[in-house]
Amino acid sequence: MNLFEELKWRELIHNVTDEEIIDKINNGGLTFYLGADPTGDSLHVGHLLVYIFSKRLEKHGHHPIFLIGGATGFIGDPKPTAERQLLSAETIKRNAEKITAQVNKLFECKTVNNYDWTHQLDILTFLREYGKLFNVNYMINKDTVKSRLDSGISFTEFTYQILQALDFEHLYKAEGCTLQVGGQDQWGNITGGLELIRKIHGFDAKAYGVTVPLFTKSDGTKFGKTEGGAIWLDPEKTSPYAFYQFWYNTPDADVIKELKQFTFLTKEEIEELETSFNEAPHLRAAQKALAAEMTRMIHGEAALEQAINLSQALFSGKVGSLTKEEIAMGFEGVPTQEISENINLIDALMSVKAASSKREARDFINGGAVLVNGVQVKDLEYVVSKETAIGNEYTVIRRGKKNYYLIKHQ
Ligand code: 629
Repeated sequence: MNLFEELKWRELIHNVTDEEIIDKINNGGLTFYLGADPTGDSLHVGHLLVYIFSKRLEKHGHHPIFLIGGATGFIGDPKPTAERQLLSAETIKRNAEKITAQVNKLFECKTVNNYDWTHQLDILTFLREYGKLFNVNYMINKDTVKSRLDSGISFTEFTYQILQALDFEHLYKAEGCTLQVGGQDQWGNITGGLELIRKIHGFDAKAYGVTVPLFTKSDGTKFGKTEGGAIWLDPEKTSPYAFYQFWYNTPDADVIKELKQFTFLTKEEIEELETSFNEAPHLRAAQKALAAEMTRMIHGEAALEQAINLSQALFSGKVGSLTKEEIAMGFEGVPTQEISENINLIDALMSVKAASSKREARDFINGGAVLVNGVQVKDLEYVVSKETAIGNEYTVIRRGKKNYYLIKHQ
């Protein structure tokens, strides 16, 4: 299997601008680029595929350039739905630094910022040198623009595609960059760049575009979003444990495809997982492998081990052995009540709304349904105290099989 066949097998190719690129991808040695706008302060898993795709090309001997959109971030790539809010210069700068650092951790690449060659371009040069090379009829037919013609699009966002085209032409000329990769939503912007390169450098100029598919899960929901919001790569925004859980909870219908697309496991390894998965789906071996590969790739081995330990402790209910940091990570989002004094377990159950009356609380305790820090408590006089709290900070209350509550001691 050559590289392109492998990329196809991994379901990573949405479209190519010219079949000629296939041999070039197989041969290695191309300089290619991918771009991201600093619209947020972190990447999330919905962005990840094009980076992993680029890493595959890099491993095969191609040379990646990562472009951070310091200029394009000022304008905003039109979304099919509505006009974007402009971001401040400081926000763009701060986001650009954070995202660049994340990308440089993901794979080896040269980094450039399109602000460097765009900011000194004056309006008359822009209109005379470049504006003349773009046909409005052609620009209007780009998918995103077309989808905005009814609801409206500012001239600012309409111009975005010209800026991205200038980047490709700049990198073609300055770096010998002949390929741009992006998600399938980038098709119009990429082909716009190719048109510009041909207009400036002649019809024989060889440059290409490859797009990777965008993600929706098989149930139609958007990839990388949970009820809690996006799954970020920044561990401050999404803990490595939550990140691990996200992949671990991949539906059966998606897991093999995601192993192919996202991980660097070989075809043989994935087929083996597929076999064991088909024999015993309830063991979730494929999900486990996916979660492990992804958590290791993004957060490293130590964070992966911690996520696995935490998952096992929470699954078995043995929370008593966890540190307070692990409790905070593992129970992010569960109902929490802060208290400053010791309280009776019955009152504690009511304060976190695990019981709606004292009577109900007593029934739960008598019935053996209540666990404190992983241990069953049947004593109606039991006191929840800072002294017995995990790390003197958290008391974990479980009611029934899987309802968790947290008392945070001040
Ligand atoms: C200047 C800017 C360029 C080349 C690219 C760009 C950014 C591009 C864009 N990309 C998305 C983004 O930044 O808006 N116009 O959020 C995003 N991208 C990753 C994938 C994507 C795409 O970063 O390409 O398809 C998401 O999967 O939406 O010269």
